[in-house]
Order: sequence, then C-alpha cells, then structure tokens
Amino acid sequence: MGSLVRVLPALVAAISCFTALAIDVPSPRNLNAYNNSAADGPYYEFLDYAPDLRDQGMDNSIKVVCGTGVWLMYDDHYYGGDFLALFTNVNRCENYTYSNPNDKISSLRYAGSPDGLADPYYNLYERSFYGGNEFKGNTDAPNLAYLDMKVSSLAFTGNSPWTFFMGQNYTGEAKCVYPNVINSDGVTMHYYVAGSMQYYMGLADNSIRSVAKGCLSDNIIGHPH
Ligand SMILES: *[C@@H]1O[C@H](CO)[C@@H](O)[C@H](O)[C@H]1NC(C)=O
Ligand SMILES: *[C@@H]1O[C@H](CO)[C@@H](O)[C@H](O)[C@H]1NC(C)=O
Ligand SMILES: *[C@@H]1O[C@H](CO)[C@@H](O)[C@H](O)[C@H]1NC(C)=O
Ligand SMILES: [Ca+2]
Ligand SMILES: [Ca+2]
Repeated sequence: MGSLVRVLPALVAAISCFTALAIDVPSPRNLNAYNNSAADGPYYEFLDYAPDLRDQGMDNSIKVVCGTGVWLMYDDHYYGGDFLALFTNVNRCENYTYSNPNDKISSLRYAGSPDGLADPYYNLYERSFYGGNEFKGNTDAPNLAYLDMKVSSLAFTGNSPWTFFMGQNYTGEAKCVYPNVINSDGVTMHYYVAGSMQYYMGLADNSIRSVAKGCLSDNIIGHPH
C-alpha cells in the first residue's frame, strides 16, 4: 500500500477527504496530518507505516490529524521515545494544538491488517504503549518467536475475539478479548487496544506466549457486538 502526497488548497482538500474513501483507498484507513492548527492548509495523507516523518517533511510539525483507523504516534523515529497519541476513530479529527503531541510526532504507524479494517488482525508490542518491535498477524501463533515473553502492549482490529495464552501452543492461563466497535458514517470499525498488560488485561507484563483466533477461554474481556 503506497502513500500519497496531497498538497492542495483547502476546498479541494475538504472534498478529497470524502472522495478518497470511495476512490483512492482500498480500505478506509487513513490519517491526514496537518501542520497548521486550523487544518485548512496542506496536509499529508498517511496510508502506511511512517518510521521517520522527515521523509514526509512532517517531523515535529503535526498539529491536527483527521481520518479513520487505529493510529499510534511517537516522539522518536522508528516508534521510539515517548508514546504521544492514540487515534481510534472513524472519520474524525483530533486537535493536538494545545496538548502534548503538538509539534512532537516523529513517527507513526497503524494497528491492524494491511488488508483493511475488517480483516481480523492483531499486533503485539515489545514495550508498553505500543512501542518498539512488534509481532503481528491474522492467524494463530503457537509461539511468538522474537517476542516470546516480551509482550507489553497489544492492539487488534476486525470483528473477532482473540485469545492470548501464557503458555506456548495455546496452553496455560488465557484471556479471551472481544473488540469494541465504532459505527459511523457507514463505516464499522472493531478494535481493541491495551497499552499495558497489567492495567488493561489483568495479565503479568511479558507473559503472553501464544495467540489464537476466537474465544477459547472463559476468562473474558468485553462481549460480542
Ligand atoms: C507544512 O507542510 C507543508 C507541506 O508538507 C510544507 O510545505 C511546509 O513547509 C510545512 N510547514 C511547517 C511550518 O512545517
Ligand atoms: C485546533 O485548536 C486551535 C487552538 O484552540 C484552534 O485555533 C484551531 O481552530 C483548532 N483546529 C481545528 C481544526 O478545530
Ligand atoms: C509446542 O508444540 C511443538 C510442536 O508440537 C513442540 O515442538 C514444542 O516443544 C511445543 N512447545 C512447548 C513449550 O510445549
Ligand atoms: Ca519528536
Ligand atoms: Ca516487554
């Protein structure tokens, strides 16, 4: 999936916001980032991972973001440093002008499937609040390879629960998690985010060792939608 540069006058930009959903983008996931507070100037439309915002001329300059999906934003390049912003929206804007992320974001990426919002897909992260290396996929994983006993946060999108196990090969203590849902403007987004294992999942940090699609435990967070 490629990225597009859009440097357009405000009116065209506003129209493009809507037509892009129907024409340009196979999935509705996108994030339009503005470097002016009024969000009426030029913007960059992110469709993919962006490990170094110098590449887009947007390093330390994002003030407003508008779009759809689960997007994660960081102070340093390559998803490092402080976690600055979690965006979980359908067709909405967040204004960072007077908050911490303003003029600080240096990298960003989405959580979920490259094939779009509807494809059930998980992301496991090495650090709390979606930082560092990730292990991701849309199929069962009997072990987590390089993230074995290192997972400190997670996210998933799509309309399926997932079960996270403390043992390899789907053994040991487990937690089934159903996604939340947003229905807006004709788009449905199922998503779940847990910035820390202990706080949001009731699991010990660095304890997940395998993952399976579906609800395979009676230790359950959330419910079907
Ligand atoms: C804002 O973004 C536009 C388009 O990428 C760029 O031309 C301009 O220099 C940027 N302004 C600032 C203050 O970063
Ligand atoms: C963002 O907030 C600033 C400061 O309050 C305001 O001037 C600006 O109009 C807001 N932008 C949008 C798009 O709402
Ligand atoms: C998981 O299953 C594989 C294949 O059956 C086996 O080789 C491996 O030892 C198992 N791991 C554990 C921790 O039981
Ligand atoms: Ca920064
Ligand atoms: Ca960890």
